[in-house]
Amino acid sequence: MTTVRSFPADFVWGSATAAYQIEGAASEGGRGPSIWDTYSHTPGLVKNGDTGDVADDHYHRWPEDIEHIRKLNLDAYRFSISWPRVQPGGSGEFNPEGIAFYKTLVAALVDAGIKPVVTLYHWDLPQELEDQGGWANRQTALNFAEYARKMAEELGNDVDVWTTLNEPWCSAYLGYGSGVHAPGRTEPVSALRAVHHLNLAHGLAGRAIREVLGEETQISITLNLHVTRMADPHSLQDQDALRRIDGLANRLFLVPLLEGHYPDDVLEDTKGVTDWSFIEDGDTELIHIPVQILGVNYYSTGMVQGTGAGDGTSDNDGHGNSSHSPWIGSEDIKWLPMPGPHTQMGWNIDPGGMTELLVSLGKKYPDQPLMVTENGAAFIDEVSADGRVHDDRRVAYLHDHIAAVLDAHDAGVDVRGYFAWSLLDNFEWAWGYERRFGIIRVDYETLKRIWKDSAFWYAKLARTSELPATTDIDYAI
Ligand code: IFM
Repeated sequence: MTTVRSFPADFVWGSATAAYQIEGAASEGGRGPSIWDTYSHTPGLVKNGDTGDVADDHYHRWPEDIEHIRKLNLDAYRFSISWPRVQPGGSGEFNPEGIAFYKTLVAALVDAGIKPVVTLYHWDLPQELEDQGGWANRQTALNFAEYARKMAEELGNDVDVWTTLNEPWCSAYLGYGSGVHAPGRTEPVSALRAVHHLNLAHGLAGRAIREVLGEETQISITLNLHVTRMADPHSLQDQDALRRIDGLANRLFLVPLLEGHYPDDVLEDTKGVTDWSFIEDGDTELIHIPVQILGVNYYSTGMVQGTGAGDGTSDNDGHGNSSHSPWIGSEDIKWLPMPGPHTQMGWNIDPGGMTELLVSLGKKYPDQPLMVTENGAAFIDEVSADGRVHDDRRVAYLHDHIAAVLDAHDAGVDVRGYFAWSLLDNFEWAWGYERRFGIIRVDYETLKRIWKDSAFWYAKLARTSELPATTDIDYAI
């Protein structure tokens, strides 16, 4: 007899999206241009020339989308606010129509009994701020705090969790290092400046929100932490490669955010690139605020080898090819291909990495509650003759990763929720619409939504908090 594995009754089940990936209506309702509008409209940068102009048309179809979330039995919905929709230039005047859109959305979620988990920045920087230097410019962090304050004033306590930033690793290193994300710059120093200004933006924004809504307000930040292994754990070169990658990928965020200082070894490793003099007195104190929830995004693992020479190949981020490395100053580190199976992104499927990551965080920061704020997979989906999308591989991926979260929970890690990425197929950045992560399919011709088998499977899990078998697809919701 197989035993059913259960989650605690208060475990939060959710799904996540981001504004530029789903909203569309890029020039409606007073929205200003973002760096992703500019990037996606630059020929050759996004697969098939796709843009977020229409995306899933969520801006107009949100009532239907909320209804899907409700039918999925989800406790929470994680979405992002488009900064240029509410403040077109990123400073100065706010746009009442944009603010009204999010107020209505939040109110409708609350009415439907769904907790709004808001992300304030999921990569769509107002273009005007980029024109003034973007995240390489300290002023962007100050502007971000003003935008956060305004959102707190407008949306108030209806928001359950305020997530300041999504995956600042991507914003800094892919946006300013390898250039495979907007704004497409390939400037190592700017990438490291961006890391610091994003950390600062988090601290300043969290403080501003708490000033408006009180100390108890739940503040969060979501990091895409990297689980990296060594080619040869006995090799000193590989051990050092791992230390340095862990420094750039994880500790440059975790240590200032949760411990209030920058890791000395990483500052030392990167001194050939910058002396970090842009860190001003008092910055690390500003960055270090209590976060009620640390958001963790997990998809796959990687493996490094120290080569001792400058011949490393660093494009293991799955976000496209660039001759520039996101791994600043690590040209002597080689990323090895990971054994399969792989998703359509080329990312290896390794649920054990999820447990490993959560357990290691639980050990290092035992008092820090965690939430898996993204996890999911892109596969080539097809609509079958019966009109359904039998996405068995996605069901298996979700099943195995959610079981891995439960393993961490059972090992004593304080992990409080799981959000499937993504609610809907959407604009997958440099990959355009070619890569489908949704548990709900979007037909990009008609914009019709169709539940995939993974949605039916996930709805049962969210309803029962018991992990269904992968074959347990109940269409009678
Ligand atoms: O689609 C992205 C999301 O915007 C951020 N995290 C990773 C997802 C899949 O690549």
